[in-house]
Amino acid sequence: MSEQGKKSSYRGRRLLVLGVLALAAGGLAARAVDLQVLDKDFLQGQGDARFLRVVEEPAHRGMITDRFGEPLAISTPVDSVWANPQVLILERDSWTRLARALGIKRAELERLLVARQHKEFVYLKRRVNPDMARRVTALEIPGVALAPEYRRFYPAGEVTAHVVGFTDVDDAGQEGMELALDQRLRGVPGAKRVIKDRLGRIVESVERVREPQPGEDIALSIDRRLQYLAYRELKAAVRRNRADAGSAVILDVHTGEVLAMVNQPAYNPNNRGRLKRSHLRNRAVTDVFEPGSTIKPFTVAAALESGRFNAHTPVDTRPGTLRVGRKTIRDFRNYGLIDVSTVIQKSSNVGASKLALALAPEQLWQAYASVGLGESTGSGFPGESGGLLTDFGGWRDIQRATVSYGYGMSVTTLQLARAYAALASDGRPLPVSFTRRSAEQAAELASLYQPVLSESSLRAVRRMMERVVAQGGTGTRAAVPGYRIAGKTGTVKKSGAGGYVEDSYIAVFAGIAPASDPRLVMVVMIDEPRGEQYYGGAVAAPVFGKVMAGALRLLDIPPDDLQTMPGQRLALLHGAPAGGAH
Ligand code: 59J
Repeated sequence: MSEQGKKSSYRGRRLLVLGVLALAAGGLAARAVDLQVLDKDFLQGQGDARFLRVVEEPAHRGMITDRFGEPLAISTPVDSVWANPQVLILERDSWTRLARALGIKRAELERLLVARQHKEFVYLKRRVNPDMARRVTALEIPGVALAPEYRRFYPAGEVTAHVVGFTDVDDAGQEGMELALDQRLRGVPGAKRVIKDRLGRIVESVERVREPQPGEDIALSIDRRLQYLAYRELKAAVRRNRADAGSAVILDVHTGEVLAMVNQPAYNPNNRGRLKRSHLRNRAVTDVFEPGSTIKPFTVAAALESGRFNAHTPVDTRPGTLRVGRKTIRDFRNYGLIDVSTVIQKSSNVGASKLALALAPEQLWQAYASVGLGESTGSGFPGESGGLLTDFGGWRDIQRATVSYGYGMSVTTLQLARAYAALASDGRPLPVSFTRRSAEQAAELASLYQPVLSESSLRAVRRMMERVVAQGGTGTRAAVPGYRIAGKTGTVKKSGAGGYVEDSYIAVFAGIAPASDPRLVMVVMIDEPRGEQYYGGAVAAPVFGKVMAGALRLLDIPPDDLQTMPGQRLALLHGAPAGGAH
């Protein structure tokens, strides 16, 4: 090819390239005009409609069950309705329809939106039922969407309310074990990247940023069957005696586990509309009272431990009063010359005082403190009170005397139950547990305690306490056919600002079953019975009797008193099933 020919072909190629480029540029420009001007609305809509967001995925809160896995608190998935106020505020036309679907007033909806109009999120209604969720979605209102959440449900309702407690609207524990175990129950929320549409609805889940970690399921120590029995009988007794309030606690003697704990008045945790604060209180752990005569077994145990008394040592309670300094201690009536065992059976204040005055203040104090009086039970229950046991340094004669029959000290129902559990075993007050505890764990804890009261003293006191429930005792109505019961009644005048109040009492019964080989302890406390009867023996002991009868049967605890099993004696002796044909 010539030099000339080369040149012209080069020019031609350049023109060609330029032409192609110009065409391409023109095409791009045209496309740009097309996109920027002609299709603008369409594309902008698309861009706004789909956006990537990271949303929190709630974690499933662990289940609370009773000791056998029966559910007491469960979380079920539900929807909450929320809105993007910036979007919904512009959809004024749809507010009436939306408010109606949500079952709220339009004015209230408006208030919610206006208050948060510059925000991108507001809950319109939490935890709606599936029906409402469907109706709201069907309205297809821009800026309104559903968010998955969990709702807490309490299958046993009022029966376990005070023990289980409840969570708030954000699923955080507020009371009871829901609060105490919150960290373990709550889990860790997850996160996921999602695409949401113009209405705020999730159209596509892109990826899990973080898997939600469900909370732990936790078994309480409670036995739902015993819990129900205690609930039913306490409620009936509080009503029957027109009392202000009441508490009952059942402990496992060997492990320190709470098998049942109930209070009146109670509440339904599934429907906490307008509740009085006082109904929420788990009185058995938060409220203290003077234990009165229910403390006498520990006074007697201290006396036995001194080596100077036994069950048959005479105690002169004549004439039914005892002067200590300027005060007079009184018995219900003059019991005369009795023995130590009868001091318990008849509940003599004078007798208990005489024993206490024969001991050094420290000896007496040691006996009470060694069973956990004056200290927290170690249950970890929120708001627990440790009661009051003052230092023996300040115990002059009158303090020593009054403390011996349960005044000038205070206890919670749970604390008294723990002290009785120590009395029922080897004198070691295991810390109380609301969650399951194995025999091995219990043994390990027991090894941390040095008992003050010997097993022989405790056994002797339990023997005396059997006479309380036998004929001639103050607590016969606590008896359970077929079983030996050791217990103690108490009728306590309530103290007010100006001293002890007439006609204002607390009725108590604390007992142990079966007495031959203790397994259960139960304390029943009834606050201000206003019926004809107000004695511990008349008001609290029957609750013990009924509940314990059921509990012993439910737990398959063998009867230890065939004498009082009418009609079953022969059947048992012959190994036939109880209640079988004769
Ligand atoms: C009692 C008290 C108040 C405080 C007395 C109860 C004292 C006392 C000052 C009179 C009712 C009553 C420190 S009685 O629990 O002794 O349970 O079946 O409240 O004594 O000195 O009208 N219990 N109760 N005492 N105070 N201070 C008996 C006894 C007890 C019974 C009956 C009848 C009191 C046998 C109580 C019961 O064992």
